[in-house]
Order: sequence, then C-alpha cells, then structure tokens
Amino acid sequence: MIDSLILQQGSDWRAQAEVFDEIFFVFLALGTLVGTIVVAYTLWNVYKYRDDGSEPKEDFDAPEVGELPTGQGGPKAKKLFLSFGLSAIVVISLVVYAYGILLYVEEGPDSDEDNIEILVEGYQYGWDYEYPNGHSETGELIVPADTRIDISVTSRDVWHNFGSSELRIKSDAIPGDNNTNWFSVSSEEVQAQGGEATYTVECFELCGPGHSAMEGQITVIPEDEWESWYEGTGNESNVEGAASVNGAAYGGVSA
Ligand SMILES: [Cu+2]
Repeated sequence: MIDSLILQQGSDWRAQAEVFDEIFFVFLALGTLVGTIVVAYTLWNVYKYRDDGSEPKEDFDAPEVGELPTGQGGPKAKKLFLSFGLSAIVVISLVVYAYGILLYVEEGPDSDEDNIEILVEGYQYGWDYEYPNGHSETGELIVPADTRIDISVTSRDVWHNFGSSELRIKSDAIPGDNNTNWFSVSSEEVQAQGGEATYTVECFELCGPGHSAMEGQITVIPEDEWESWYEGTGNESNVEGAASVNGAAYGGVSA
C-alpha cells in the first residue's frame, strides 16, 4: 500500500503518496475502533435494558425532548459528558494531526541542495515543461532522482489540472495563475524500475473533446545522467534561442 521508496535517498523526506496513505490508515483504524466500541456498547445496553415484562410500567419516568438524561448517566449525567469529552478529544486530535501533516505536504521537505523549478503549462491537449535554463519539452518531463522538483502549473487556454496518480500530485492549471506543487523520486526507485522511473501524467479537469487523451509522462533518471542531458539542452537552447526548443533529446514519449 505504501510506496516508501518515492523519497530522497538517505533523508527523512516523505513522499506525498506515503503521507496520504498514512492519513487514510489512521482515519480507517480509528474509525473502525470507535465504530466497534459504539455499536458494541449500544447492543449491550439494548440487551441489558430490554423489556422482559418484569418491571412495573406505571411509575416509569420517561425523559422529555430536550431534557438531559440524569438517571442512568448518574446524578450529573457523567456518562454523557464523558462520551462528549472523549469524542471532542478524538476529533480535535485528528484535526491537529491531519493539519500538521498536510502542512508538510503543502510546504515540502527542507532541501539543502538546489531544487529544480519547472514551469508546467497545459494546453488543449497536452503539457509543456520549461526548465530553468529556458529549455522546454512537450509531453515528457525529464528530471533527476533524489532531487526535490518544484512545479509551477499554469495554462495557456482553458482550465486543466495537472496530476499523476502514482506520485499523488495534482494541481489546477488556470490561465493567468500559478499553482505550486512538488515531488521527489529516490534513486532506489529509479533503480528498481530499471534505471528510468516513469509516471503517467493526466489532465484531471474536463477541458474539451481531447481531454481523455491529454496525457504526458514524468521520467526520472539518475542524477549524473540527467546533468549531462541537461547541459546538452542548455547549449541547444543557446544556439536556437531560448523558450521554445522542442528537442526530444532523451527519447520517450512526446505529445
Ligand atoms: Cu486538460
């Protein structure tokens, strides 16, 4: 369930996939535990206080609507306030826990080394990626392993949504707006996938008749391989002019 390999090697970075799976597991476990206790306690009381005909009915003091139960809850309805209190503690703990862990997802891990910033631009129907040196690619985003990749997502026409299910990243692509997100893939994972880890990119916002075919790919390669590839693109960009060079130099999909 949890793919803990999508991290930076040898660091305490946690992949978004791992964080989301943990939140899901904690809520599932706690929900199951609380649900089991509540249902079991209810059934036990239903059995314990069943009407077996032995109690006289005339002097039964039935509670009225809006009245706090006092009888079985003790003189000050202890059980009632105990259950309210426990529920409040559980709910507040979950809110604080989930908020804290989602802040990490929002901000990303601390990185001593340089992060790589990629500008992602959606269009009908595909994805363009622009690297810091001005080089751009269509369809396939090639990035190094063990590096934090910061993406800034926008669109040049209508609303799209850039996302990869496997990496658990997803960001709205809105014209005139930039949404940021990040991901990182470890070199162990790249090795496990045979020296090149690939992840499908899809559009998650219905954007027109070509929406369902609006796919791209994120390709993660070892850092040294990536660096020599990236240097090549820099030269290429200098020769042919920045911004709109579409050399599918590394090979793989192109839109
Ligand atoms: Cu789209």
